[in-house]
Amino acid sequence: MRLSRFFMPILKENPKEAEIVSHRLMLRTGMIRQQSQGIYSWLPLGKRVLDKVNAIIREEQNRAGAIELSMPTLQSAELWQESGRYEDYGKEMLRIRDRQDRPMLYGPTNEEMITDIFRSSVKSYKSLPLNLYHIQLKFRDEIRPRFGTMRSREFLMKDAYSFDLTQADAIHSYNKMFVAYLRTFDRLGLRAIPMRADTGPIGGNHSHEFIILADTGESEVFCHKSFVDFDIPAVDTDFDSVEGLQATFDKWTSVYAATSEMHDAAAFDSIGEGERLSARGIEVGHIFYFGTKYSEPMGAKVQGPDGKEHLVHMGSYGIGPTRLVPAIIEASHDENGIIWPASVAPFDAVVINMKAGDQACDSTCERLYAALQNAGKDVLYDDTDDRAGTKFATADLIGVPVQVIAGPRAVAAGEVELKDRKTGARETLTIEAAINKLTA
Ligand code: P5A
Repeated sequence: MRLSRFFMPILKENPKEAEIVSHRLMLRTGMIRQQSQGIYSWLPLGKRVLDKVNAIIREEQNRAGAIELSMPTLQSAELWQESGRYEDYGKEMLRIRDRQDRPMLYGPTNEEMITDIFRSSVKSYKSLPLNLYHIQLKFRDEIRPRFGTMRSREFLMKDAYSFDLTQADAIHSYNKMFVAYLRTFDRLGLRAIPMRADTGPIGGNHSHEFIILADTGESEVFCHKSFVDFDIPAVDTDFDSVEGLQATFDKWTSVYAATSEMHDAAAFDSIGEGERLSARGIEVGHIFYFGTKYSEPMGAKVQGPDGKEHLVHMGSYGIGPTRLVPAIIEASHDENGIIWPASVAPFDAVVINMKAGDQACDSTCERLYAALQNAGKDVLYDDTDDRAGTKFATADLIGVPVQVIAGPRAVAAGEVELKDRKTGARETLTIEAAINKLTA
């Protein structure tokens, strides 16, 4: 992508309305734009990051055996009347009427709709276990939308729903998602801690929130320090191994971790002074097992091996991609801007032409740009005629992991400079060596 042809409306000043660093940086870099309270457009730079986050979530959901579908944002109120949640959900639910005056709503979550899909087509235990997910917009009319896309009214959610014959099977399905979440957040460059949590309007009594520790987090959390050293389940994890996944779950829940709603002060105080962590956190995921809470009122049953009808045991599993993007920024930035983990960076590298219009600089940059693109890299080429200082500041601000700097002096010697955004380390290489290094 040539910067001269890209759409990246960078703000010179810090936006006044932004209270936390991620919101400030997302506005300044032109990643997002507020359209109305708690409702955002994702501009091209932000969309690139969001798509990469979604791709990782998707890969890990698929690896764990979940199957993707797509459900609509608008739902009929009837389904929610069946489950009994239509009244319960209160003012957070945006209620709409269509031209026939039928009550509709903008879905805040999809337990009812997926249960309806399930009951209309699954009749036998032989189709189980089943886990269906989508990545779709949700709407919650939050009392206090704030911090940009961290807590917005319209937001993206990956929501998965599992169906099993028995409670024991459902716990295995729960553990699959638990492990998939550990892997997902790790690949996003985050250390997420699973914590016992309140289940709120979703229901059930077995639930974990995945929390990123951050000073700007909205939740107060309490946990043991040892989480930082726990191993992340490997890529070749056997998701069919009931014992294997249970062992991982047991390990990750063996030490104290709870959000303020579930906090047990006595248990926390029994942890040694130096081992305790009381901090603030950002909830980036939440998983639930709620048994037959929806299958019972909605009549979602299958025939079991005994020939009898059984209500299915269900769970649901949410991740907030549009919250994850600011959460990653909260965890990874410095005074000059964002520092993207390579896995979600909007571009793998930025080629900075320090003297656009200079023939040697131009041709070197074109060569680098073509070579990196041909190797399948996402490259931003700063071909604008801005001052070098402005270009460096922009490159730092938008946080692309590697900067390839082509200035007249180096280019005359057949060289370019590589700068690592995270460490600030610089090295001068021949153009050939730079291409080899970046495409290796
Ligand atoms: C689980 C999947 C659910 O809704 N039903 C389907 C269950 N859980 S949840 O905890 O309420 O939400 C799941 C995740 O969505 C993100 N999220 C938000 N992101 C941005 N703005 C919001 N207002 C918002 N509300 C929820 C969170 O990451 C949450 O963990």
